[in-house]
Amino acid sequence: MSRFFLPILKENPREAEIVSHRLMLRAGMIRQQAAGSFSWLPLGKRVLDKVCQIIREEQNRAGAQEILMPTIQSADLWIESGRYNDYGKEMLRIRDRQDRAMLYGPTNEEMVTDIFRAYVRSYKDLPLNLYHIQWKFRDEVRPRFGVMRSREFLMKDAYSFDLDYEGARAAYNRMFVAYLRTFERMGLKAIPMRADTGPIGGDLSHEFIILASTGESAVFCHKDFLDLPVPPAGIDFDNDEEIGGVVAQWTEPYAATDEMHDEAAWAGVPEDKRLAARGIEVGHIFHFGTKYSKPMKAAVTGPDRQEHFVSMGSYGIGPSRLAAAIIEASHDENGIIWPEGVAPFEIALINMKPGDRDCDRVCEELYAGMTSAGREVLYDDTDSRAGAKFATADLIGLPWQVIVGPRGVAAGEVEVKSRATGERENLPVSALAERFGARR
Ligand code: P5A
Repeated sequence: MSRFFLPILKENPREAEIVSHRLMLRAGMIRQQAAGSFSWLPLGKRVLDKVCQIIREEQNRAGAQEILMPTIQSADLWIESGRYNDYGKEMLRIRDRQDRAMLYGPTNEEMVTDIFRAYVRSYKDLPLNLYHIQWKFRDEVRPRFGVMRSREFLMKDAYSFDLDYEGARAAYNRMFVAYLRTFERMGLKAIPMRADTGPIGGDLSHEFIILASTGESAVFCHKDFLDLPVPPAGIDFDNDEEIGGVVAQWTEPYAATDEMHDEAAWAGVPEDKRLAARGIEVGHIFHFGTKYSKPMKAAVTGPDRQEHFVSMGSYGIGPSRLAAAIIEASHDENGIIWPEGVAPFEIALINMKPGDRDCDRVCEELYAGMTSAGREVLYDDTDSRAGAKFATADLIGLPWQVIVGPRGVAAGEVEVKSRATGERENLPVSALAERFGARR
């Protein structure tokens, strides 16, 4: 830690209205550069990378393939799809030195459709789902709450291509199930809700919402969602029926955002099962059929030898928003409580008396042992006061604190504290290798 760039703030930053924004600034995760634009500092960058890695693993598991498209796009494609004028002021429009109209991509439906039509000719090459994790820019009227609603933000956006509606629905369902798994691995309970399709278009969409009092949307759902099981890693994404069954189960109880709320259907939910709350949208999936493939002439030859405009969907997750949303869902008065899957490090190793030969030796041995076993350890070797060390460890919220002090070391023991439960336990130094040894 004496070498790690971790600019902790002692005071509560005044501009932060919600707890995640406050804690991200205080824990030195992000720095605001302009309205709605943020740098990610080392601690924040590690969380963002963890979030992206979980997303990537679940996208790949569901059969999507990673690519990377540019942030700056030519306006031509958007003129072709008809969205260049429709998109309005949220789109940042740019001119290059030849006075060509460009834009900083707010989303990539047009560009990926252009890639598709350049190469794919036959239904035999379907289904296809391509995704990337790339920065977006939307000139939001009211950027606020830090990275929760920013102007430049990271998005995972996937795009599916199928011969017909049935294939497109199966693709939609695979992403739906991948999202359930993704958010669960981040320690979140995300509820899929029927939602408005806005500027992306189409007639079917679900927002994935996590419940939080500071959420921007009012949401209404059946309490049964809180206990629905999320499918295991081994679920067969090639089995349309099985995947469809999971989606059916997760769309059966009532759930809707404000814009789609239906009072009559809501009245049908037993009163003690109604959950009216606020929520944060962490993902949004869309089916829009031929909305882009038709104007952009993206077609394949079907088994009937006829040309078919492909049926498409797009699927978004906001990793930068998620970093904040996870904090909204998991913190206490002392700071962040990272769920294991996304913690920037797993263990805070706290040396209570740097300079003391025995404390230093035990810490260095533990650090070497745990890191070589593949554990991510942040070693507090600084000479701050004990109180400040504990406050920092609680603020940055690593799941485990291993506390090494002179009295314990003399008895051959260290203290292990769980950040989430606050439970403390003294363990012999030798038992630590077992506790935080090599992962399976
Ligand atoms: C789906 C993928 C789309 O743009 N096109 C490609 C579709 N959907 S969306 O709902 O508009 O955005 C997808 C996710 O991006 C996050 N997000 C944001 N994060 C931070 N700041 C913002 N201003 C912002 N806007 C969108 C959300 O997680 C959203 O679900």
